[in-house]
Amino acid sequence: PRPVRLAEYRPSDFLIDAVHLDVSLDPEATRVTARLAIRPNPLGPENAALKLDGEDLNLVSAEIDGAPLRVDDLDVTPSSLTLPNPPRGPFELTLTTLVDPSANTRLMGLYRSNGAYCTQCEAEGFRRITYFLDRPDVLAVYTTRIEGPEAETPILLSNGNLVETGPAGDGRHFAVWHDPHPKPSYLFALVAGDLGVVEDAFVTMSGRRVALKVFVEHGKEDRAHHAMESIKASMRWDEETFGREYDLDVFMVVAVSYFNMGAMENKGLNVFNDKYVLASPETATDGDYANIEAIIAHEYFHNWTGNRITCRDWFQLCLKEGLTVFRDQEFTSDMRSRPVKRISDVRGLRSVQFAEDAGPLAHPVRPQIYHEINNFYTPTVYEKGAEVIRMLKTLIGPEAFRAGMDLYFDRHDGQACTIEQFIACFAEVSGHDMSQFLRWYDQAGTPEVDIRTAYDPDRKTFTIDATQKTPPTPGQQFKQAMVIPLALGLVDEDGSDIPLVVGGAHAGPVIALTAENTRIVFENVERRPVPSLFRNFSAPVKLRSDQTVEDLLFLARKDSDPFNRWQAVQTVALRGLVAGVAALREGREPTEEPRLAEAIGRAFDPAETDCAYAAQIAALPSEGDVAREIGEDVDPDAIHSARSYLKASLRQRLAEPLAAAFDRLAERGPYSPDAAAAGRRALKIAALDLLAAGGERSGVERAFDLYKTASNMTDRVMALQVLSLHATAEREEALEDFAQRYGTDPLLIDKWFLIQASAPLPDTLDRVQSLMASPLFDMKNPNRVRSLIGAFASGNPTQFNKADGRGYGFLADVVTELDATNPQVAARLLGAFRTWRSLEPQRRRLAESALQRLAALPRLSADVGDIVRRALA
Ligand code: HT7
Ligand code: ZN
Repeated sequence: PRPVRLAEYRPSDFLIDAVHLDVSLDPEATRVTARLAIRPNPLGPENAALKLDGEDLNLVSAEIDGAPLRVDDLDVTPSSLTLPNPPRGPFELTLTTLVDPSANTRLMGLYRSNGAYCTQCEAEGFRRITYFLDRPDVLAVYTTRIEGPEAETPILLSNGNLVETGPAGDGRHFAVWHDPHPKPSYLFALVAGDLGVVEDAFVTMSGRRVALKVFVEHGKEDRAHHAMESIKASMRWDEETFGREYDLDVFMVVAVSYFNMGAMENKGLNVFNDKYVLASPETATDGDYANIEAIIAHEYFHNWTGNRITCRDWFQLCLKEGLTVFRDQEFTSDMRSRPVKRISDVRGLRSVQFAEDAGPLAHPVRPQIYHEINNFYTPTVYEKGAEVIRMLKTLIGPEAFRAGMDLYFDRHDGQACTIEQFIACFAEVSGHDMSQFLRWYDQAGTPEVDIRTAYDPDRKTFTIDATQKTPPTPGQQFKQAMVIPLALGLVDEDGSDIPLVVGGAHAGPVIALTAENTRIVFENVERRPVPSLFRNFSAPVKLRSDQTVEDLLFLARKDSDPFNRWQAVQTVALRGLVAGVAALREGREPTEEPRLAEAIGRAFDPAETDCAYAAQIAALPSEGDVAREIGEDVDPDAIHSARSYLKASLRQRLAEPLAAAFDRLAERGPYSPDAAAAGRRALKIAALDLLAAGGERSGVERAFDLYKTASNMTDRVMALQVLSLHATAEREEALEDFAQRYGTDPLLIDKWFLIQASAPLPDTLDRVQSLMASPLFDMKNPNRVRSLIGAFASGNPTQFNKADGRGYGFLADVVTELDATNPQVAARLLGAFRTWRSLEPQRRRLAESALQRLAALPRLSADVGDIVRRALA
């Protein structure tokens, strides 16, 4: 198919002001009648044909202003319906189509999830419900009448406010919903089924009462309360932080078990993957509680950043996604610990977005071309998109940032916008020229910043020389300099920051690096300070610096910035691991850095009260972090060995404090998912993981004991996870027990799948293959696929990258099979190949041939075909 290019954007030739949908539900033949109020776009050409998008639709009839259209008045193809000569003024087009929700395995458009009917329209799913101008800049007011059998579908939901319900004869009933806010088709939603509901209410800042409803499968209502609390917290936060009030009489969340992504922000009717709604102490971990809170917030925040102001075209996806991720990150920081949230976001950014930026799938935050938009819901658009917003705030300051947001909401409410329109609001309120800043949206790749420093005791100056360089990425050979906010401190020997003076004037803690080379000379510096660079990770860059291990260990103890205290320990560990990999590959033993053990040991000191933060200090860089640092000729087995070696050495050096911390942090009292309690559990598990390093018996026994006696799901799952790393009898017994206890709960079986699929053991692939044959697995359910196959491919570096290439062949086989039913999920699994080019030669050859095998298949979806071609290019 032809690619779509940003440069070729044209406004729609026609506009649709109002949509009346009449949906008569039937498992195989749902009848959809759409009455569309259409008019030519005054900005468009005269005499244009009207071409509507459509996919997998069966057209029954078409009328214009009540008069039937004949077949030759229409041109119908598998992807469109065209009226070559539509009226030149406003008219009403009525189309009746049949769709088959039961046959819809793609889970886009109208489909069935465990018997219920639900829809997913972003990005281009509405065209699978009726013919339409399925593009985000066509905004219409929707009225939806749903009719279905009362016994099977007592609940009938759509966007907006409920205006009418009643019987429809033959055991059927109907509901009419009206959404007064014009919206693009991707925000349309419909849900019908026999669902349980938890209800509450929220009084908005202007005193309006909003009904809140969370719909779940019957019997799971007691697992919906955390989601409900999260909705109320999100509504309050958006009022207090951004002055944004909710705008309908009801806000609904529906949990479904078949869903391609995490959740969807449909206007007033958010549809969620049930994994991100359902939680109870018996079934959910601390991580689940935190994810639910964050994702509920994210979808709710879209009501303003995405729904009230939407995207002009899909190239502007980051306009809503990057901004909304930024908003949900801020929400979590306010609800929990700001430094811990920042650290975990940066870990995530580096592990997936930096990896994406360094490989063949790299693309700008705002891509300029796409073949399949589904493949651009990426860490670059979302997470790097959020970093760009954060840099904007850092550069102009919090007051100007809030003023810019206010202006954006005022000026663009009800519109479909571009990044330029968004950034113009901040340029206007701050007086900053944002033209160079816009490069963050258009230039792919992670900038590398190299910082060299020099202290001159005679002149009492401290000089920083910063060089920036962004490596080439596909389609972008040469890069221009970016605006990089460098937040820094010069730390004196007692840990205080010395005043920053440049050119005789006080300099702020944030300096914008705008050129390829920047020299900054700090004056009045009495002693050589230790520079603390990119505090709070002030820019999404890779830092190379002349900081010594001594500098880093000093910062780990003394820096006032908690992010950089953590970063310092990580950098020391990372340098050690890279050296360890080199040593092992040369047949030598890795050398140890005793001061690293000391720094990590402080996390387990009884005096350390912030356990969540301490757990971050104790968590070593991941195998992926080490691979990225090495960059090329990567040998995943050597990385795993070096990391295991370091863990075993930490266990030996810290045996006593680890055991003491594990005992001290034992669960007392009833479970609470709050951040402090979750932090204690995280630190306890970090201690346990080190105690069991290398399969040490006493550690394994402790883990087994914790597994058996756990009073909450976090302890049980984390103990199982620690056990799963070591081939022992306890591991098998615990896995067997978990299946016995929780075999009827799909979300818990997902945890069981994930733990087994992630184990770095030689028989893991065989086990994954045999689990796929078990009745607990269902290739049609994306959660099962992600937790078993996705976890293996993206979360198990040694076994996916087996030296014999079996892991690659296995993934290619699964993708081939899944592509026939759910191409979107199949394409996402292929993300595991995003780093294949950095592997050592033998694995690289094997990965390439698995990709080539896919490329040679006679029938490949647009989704998978696009990823395969780009991965191989
Ligand atoms: N905006 C939502 C994206 C989404 C999606 C995209 C493609 C196919 C299925 C999908 N389900 C949800 C989710 C979000 O970012 O808020
Ligand atoms: Zn989103």
